[in-house]
Amino acid sequence: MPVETASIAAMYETALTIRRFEQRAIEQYRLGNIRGYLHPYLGEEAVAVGAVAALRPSDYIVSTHRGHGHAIAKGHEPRLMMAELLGKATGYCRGRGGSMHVSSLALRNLGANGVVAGGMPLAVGAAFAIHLRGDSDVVVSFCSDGAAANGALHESFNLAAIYHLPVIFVLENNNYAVSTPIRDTALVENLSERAAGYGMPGVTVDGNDALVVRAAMEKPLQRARAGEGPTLIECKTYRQGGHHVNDPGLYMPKDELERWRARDPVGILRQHLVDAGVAEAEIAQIDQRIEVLMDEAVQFAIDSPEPAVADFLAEISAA
Ligand SMILES: Cc1ncc(C[n+]2csc(CCOP(=O)(O)OP(=O)(O)O)c2C)c(N)n1
Ligand SMILES: [Mg+2]
Repeated sequence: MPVETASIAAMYETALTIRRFEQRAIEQYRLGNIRGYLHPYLGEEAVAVGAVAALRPSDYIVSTHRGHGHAIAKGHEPRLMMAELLGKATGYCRGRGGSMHVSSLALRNLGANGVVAGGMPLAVGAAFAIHLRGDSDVVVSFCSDGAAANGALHESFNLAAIYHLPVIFVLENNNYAVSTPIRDTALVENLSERAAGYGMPGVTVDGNDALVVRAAMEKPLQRARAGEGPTLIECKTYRQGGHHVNDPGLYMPKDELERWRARDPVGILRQHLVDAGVAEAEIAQIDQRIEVLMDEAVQFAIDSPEPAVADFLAEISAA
């Protein structure tokens, strides 16, 4: 397989892994095995997959409350993710984090975050550390359109810009902040227009095509690694479902949802593979591999022990 085809195949595999992981997580939620909230990334897979495909393993990401896809794209194992969602001791954060607080320093995921725009100042801080150390790593800070109306985003954009920090702000414009459509909270057509106000480049791209997202990362990465500062990439995409697992999303017009489903990010990647000459049978092998991986992930999570009560205090250090 040519290098580029292999790379598309890997992206398809990651996107489908995210899709199936979310579907299995929703099942586990309905069975009562996951407590708290769960915000599926269904329909937005191409953003995480495309953005992370352009990175080096040593680059960082900072995620959001809708963060499973970012983590899987950054190399997190589905079984350790599922265990975390079920609050098990074998999870990435030993069950302390759950769905909204998955992180792994080893994989350079500085964490999902329950606070809208809350990860952005952390991303800027990490980028400042990289800058002080003189490294060439980059931080990708994910956020969505709701964060675009949050003050922390303004401070983060401005600090990153004036210090020329190596951050790429990837704004997943999925059209909604809970039930509020973006047209009610922004009068600009493209949120990337706002980048000009901070003296940084801003672009808007098709967030449902992972190859487009990956290509959009190229210049911003060069710029960031060269010490020239941040970039805002707005990826237009769509949340294929309600805000969280218990939200039926009745406020989302059916024809709008259907329009976006017709441009499904996993389907688009699959089509890229077909166009590159990959046989259906070969694609089916990837699909089957993922089913096995998901069965194993769910079983591993279910079979894993709960955190021991005796261990809780061990992770609280005395001031
Ligand atoms: C600072 C803050 N304000 C409000 C909330 C409640 N809240 C949780 S998710 C959400 C909407 C976020 O929308 P967006 O940033 O577009 O992210 P998306 O859910 O679309 O991924 C809100 C208002 C919160 N978690 N944090
Ligand atoms: Mg949103």
